[in-house]
Amino acid sequence: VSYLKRETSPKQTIFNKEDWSSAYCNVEKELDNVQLKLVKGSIPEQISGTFYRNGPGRLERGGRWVHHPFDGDGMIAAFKFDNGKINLTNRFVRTKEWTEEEKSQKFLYRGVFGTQKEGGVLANAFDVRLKNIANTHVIKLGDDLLALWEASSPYSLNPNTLETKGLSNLKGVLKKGEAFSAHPRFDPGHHQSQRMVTFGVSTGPKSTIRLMEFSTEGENIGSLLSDRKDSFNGFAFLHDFAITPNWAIFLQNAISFNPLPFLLGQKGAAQCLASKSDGTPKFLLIPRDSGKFAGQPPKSVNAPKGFVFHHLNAWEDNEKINIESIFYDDFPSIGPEDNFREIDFDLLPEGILKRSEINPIENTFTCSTISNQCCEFAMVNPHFEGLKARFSWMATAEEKEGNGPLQAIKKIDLSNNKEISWSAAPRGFVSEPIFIPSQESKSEEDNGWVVALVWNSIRSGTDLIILDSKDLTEKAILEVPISIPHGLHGSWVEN
Ligand code: 3ON
Ligand code: FE
Repeated sequence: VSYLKRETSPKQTIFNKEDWSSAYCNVEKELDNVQLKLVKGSIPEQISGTFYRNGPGRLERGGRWVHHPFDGDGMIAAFKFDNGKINLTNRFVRTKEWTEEEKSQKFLYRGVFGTQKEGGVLANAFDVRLKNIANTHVIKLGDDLLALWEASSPYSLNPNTLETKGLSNLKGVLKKGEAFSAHPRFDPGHHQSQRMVTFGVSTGPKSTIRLMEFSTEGENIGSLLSDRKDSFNGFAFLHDFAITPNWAIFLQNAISFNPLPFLLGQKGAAQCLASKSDGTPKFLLIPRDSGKFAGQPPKSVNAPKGFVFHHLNAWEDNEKINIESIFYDDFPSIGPEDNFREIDFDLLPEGILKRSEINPIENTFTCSTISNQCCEFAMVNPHFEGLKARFSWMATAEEKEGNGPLQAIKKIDLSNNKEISWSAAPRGFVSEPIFIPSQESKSEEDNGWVVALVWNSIRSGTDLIILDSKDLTEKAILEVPISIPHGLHGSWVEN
């Protein structure tokens, strides 16, 4: 018997749109160390650490909805695993804008994905401030928990209490308001020490990528180890990237940005992005300062057509570079007239996992599909980041083909493309799965657990599930004492 089975309407075997959209609610409470209720199984006692998770927590104010869930203010949930128990602390990030809007009970700022402030087009025209909602990812660097949003600087929070300390310039590294990606990558020790590799992009007719490496261990934890800037022609929308020991790999989508409707108050900035059907996407390969091509100029190689937000992983095979990415046929946008809670999945492109093999010497690539099943939020065992990992875990739609909401968690053996899945369908909806490495996971790659939040539409609430990462069997299902909308990214921090 499947978890979250539909009892009443046997015809609805996959999902029902109201069940899916019922997750779009406001997070009503902020809790301190409240224990989760176990409803099935038991929590493995070896798991010790915190699962941090970010995502939109405020989707409606004074009866008005955000235009797109990515415009919802960041709310951090921290699930602390300790000796077979899990306690939740959750907080909205006290951004300047959230604090003001909380007081006035209305939207005072425009959102990048199309949320307008009150007063119609005239009130929105020429207001080009970007509202930093700190909602995309959450990672720990030294004593700081960083809530990330890619078009501006991170907010720093206390990792224990989740109290917002304020905007961070990372010990003076970032200029005021400087863009800092929401997708850092963690180098597990390709060159002895562990590092966080990340970037910031400033865009325009010419774009610049700032590639940074921060120490994540020892005395100088959190300090900048290397820093380089590379400029290239054209507008760039770079949400994510991948690393190998020697390279930072970006996929520059063929996309254009026409800011006029944004300036005139008709669209949000991200609604002004459009795929260029005649453009050529490019891989940008930037040598890492810690690698053997340090100081050399970047390389640009043609890339497959399509639009990519997220990569799974990358690795080197002699001089060739392999990168696995989730491709969409087109930039999936929600137009000014669309209601995000009523979108027709059949009309939107689905994410397909593909592997590109790049030959930077001959300036060529080949590309193959790993699976045709709609997926998002894929990861490998963090010890294998940037190396040839054999296993990956990701969220997928329930059906094998076509677009649909994320309802299952899948493990792929990348050596033979064999897959196994755990499903919450028809009434459950999964979010990003996070791999928790066990003590044995350095030598046995798939040894550990997978955690994820599941929207349980039967009780209109959120569940936390723990699976065995090897065979995806259920270890535990717990009820989370708050309802959390479909979210974005999270991370695991070991004790
Ligand atoms: O010049 C500017 C460059 C830039 C970085 C233009 C701009 C203002 C649009 C911009 C800002 C970009 C931002 C703020 C992007 C934020 C992205 C975000 C919050 C999330 C992206 C998520 C992507 C995916 C694929 C999520 C999928 C989720 C599901 C399938 C489940 O719900
Ligand atoms: Fe992302």
